[in-house]
Amino acid sequence: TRTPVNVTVTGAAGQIGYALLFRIASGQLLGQDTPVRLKLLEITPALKAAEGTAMELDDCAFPLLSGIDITDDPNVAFDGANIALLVGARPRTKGMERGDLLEANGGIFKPQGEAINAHAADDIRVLVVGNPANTNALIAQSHAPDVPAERFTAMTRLDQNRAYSQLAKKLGVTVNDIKKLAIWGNHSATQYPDLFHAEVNGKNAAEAVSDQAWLADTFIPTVAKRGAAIIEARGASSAASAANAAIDHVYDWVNGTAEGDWVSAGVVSDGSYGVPDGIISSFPVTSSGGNYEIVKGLDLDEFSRAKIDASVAELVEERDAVKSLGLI
Ligand code: NAX
Repeated sequence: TRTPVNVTVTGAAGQIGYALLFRIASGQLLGQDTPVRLKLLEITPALKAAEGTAMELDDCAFPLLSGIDITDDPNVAFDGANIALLVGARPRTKGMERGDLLEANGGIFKPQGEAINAHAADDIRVLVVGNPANTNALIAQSHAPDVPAERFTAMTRLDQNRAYSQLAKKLGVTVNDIKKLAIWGNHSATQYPDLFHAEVNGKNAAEAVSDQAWLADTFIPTVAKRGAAIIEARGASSAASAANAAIDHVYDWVNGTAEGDWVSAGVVSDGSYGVPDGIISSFPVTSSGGNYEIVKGLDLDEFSRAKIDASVAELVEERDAVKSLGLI
């Protein structure tokens, strides 16, 4: 039998945690022949709730689950971690300025980055889900100088999955008929879901839609504002779909993406497409051998260029704000 892979999940007692942990333990994150050890990080007042979730995990008798550790100490939670899902974050509360939000999250992601740097396994791969995801990932990454920067990623896979289902509905096809539909930029309302490089049954998706008004005024805002629509309908934010996207992101990272297709992830920019070096922005990416790589050489028309530039400008502002707060 294989040695268990250590998977650390922060915010384990939250609603995404509740949807995520059972799927990891059942083998959906890493595959049916990989045992996992879960390492749950929570703040002290939520430890009891995390223990309750761990009791339910025990009660599933998952054959692949080799153990569960629960702690409020990042140094313990990231010890030997091979995969880290950083889900816990400080949400924006009423009246909170952006600076306060970034500062509060700096207080979470800086020590977590330091703990990853000091204690994680050499092959550590980090996915940040907690918002603002791209900038939280940047904060953690900048405090882990001994870990290759490309091991820190931010989640835009939920946005991608939302885009797939909106496009499939519009065209009366299934998601299986769609390929190469990626999100560019920030996981925020400025994100850009790109139909100009996407394919529907081998045809260009923007041409298949042939309705520029729908693309610009319905599709893009529906995808970008889907999170708010879920809150409005459900009375709580996306949880199962967010957990599902986290599973997709890590599974593809470790196992590779399909030949002739790509996915979306927030990854450290190498300056491609004019996105400033070092910021964590979403791109179309492929994975093989356990590395996400930015798809190069795509032509961007004026419309796409403007949308990407606007979202990247927001990421640059967030980077400058956390820099001036001394968080990176
Ligand atoms: P919940 O509030 O249900 O759970 C968050 C959990 O994190 C809580 O149990 C809290 O105690 C814990 N926590 C807070 N600070 C912590 C710390 N320093 N260390 C460890 N745990 C800590 O939120 P949930 O609905 O689970 O959402 C979690 C995060 O995901 C939020 O930031 C949310 O905005 C973000 N999302 C990101 C998405 C994405 O696509 N990137 C989509 C879904 C979601 O909105």
